[in-house]
Amino acid sequence: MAYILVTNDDGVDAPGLLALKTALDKVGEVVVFAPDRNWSVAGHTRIMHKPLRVGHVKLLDGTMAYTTTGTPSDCVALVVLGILPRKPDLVVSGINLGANVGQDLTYSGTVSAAMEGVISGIPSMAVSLDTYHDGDFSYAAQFASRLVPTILEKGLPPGTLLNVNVPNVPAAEICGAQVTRLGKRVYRDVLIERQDPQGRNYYWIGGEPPTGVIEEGTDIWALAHNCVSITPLHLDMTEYRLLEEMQGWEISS
Ligand SMILES: [Mn+2]
Repeated sequence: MAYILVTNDDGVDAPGLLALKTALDKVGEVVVFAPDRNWSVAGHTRIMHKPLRVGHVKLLDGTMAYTTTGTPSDCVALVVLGILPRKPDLVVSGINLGANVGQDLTYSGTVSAAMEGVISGIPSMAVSLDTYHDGDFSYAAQFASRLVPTILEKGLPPGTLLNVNVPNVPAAEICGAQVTRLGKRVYRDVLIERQDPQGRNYYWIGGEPPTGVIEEGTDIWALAHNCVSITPLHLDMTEYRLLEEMQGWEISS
């Protein structure tokens, strides 16, 4: 039976984690190892300057989970480096509260945990639900449990991971699953300036949730049409077309 590591960036007590774990229990032997707090939008942070603590907590289904003071990527690294006796066959990160599409990937702790798995040579997948509040994770969890056996059977090439985003609608309204490319997010961040009681300025970066450019074939298009989006990603971020063009630049050394 496949040994599956489930982690997330919303923290070990997040409902999306439990939904994912419960669904994957049916397709493998699941171990949960997740951060003790919310690390959303922490990207690929790794903690190198202070010790990591590891403990146990009981999930709401009564099963035991590992938790740490570290980040989502630390969770994967701790497991791979030997905290658990066995290396997982698959890393699944999620289910995140909030889509991870387009440029979100550069901020995402959820996707970074899956990237950490890939760096260690383990097939990995990130799963996110397209809502920022009151998510119904049931369909997304079922979908993940149907996709996992396919990934285990077909495998993923080295350096690659799957980024899955699921619309937050009832199962009957899902149009199907699309294999997509990354789209373009449109962020609506605003700078909020306030004053502390000592009269010094401080800042919040706030604003409305992001929207996106609805271009056919993208992850953003799929979600806008109530389709599950599956984007294959590669850790090689080289821009090969520019690389070729730059061979012709005269760059003096
Ligand atoms: Mn999150």
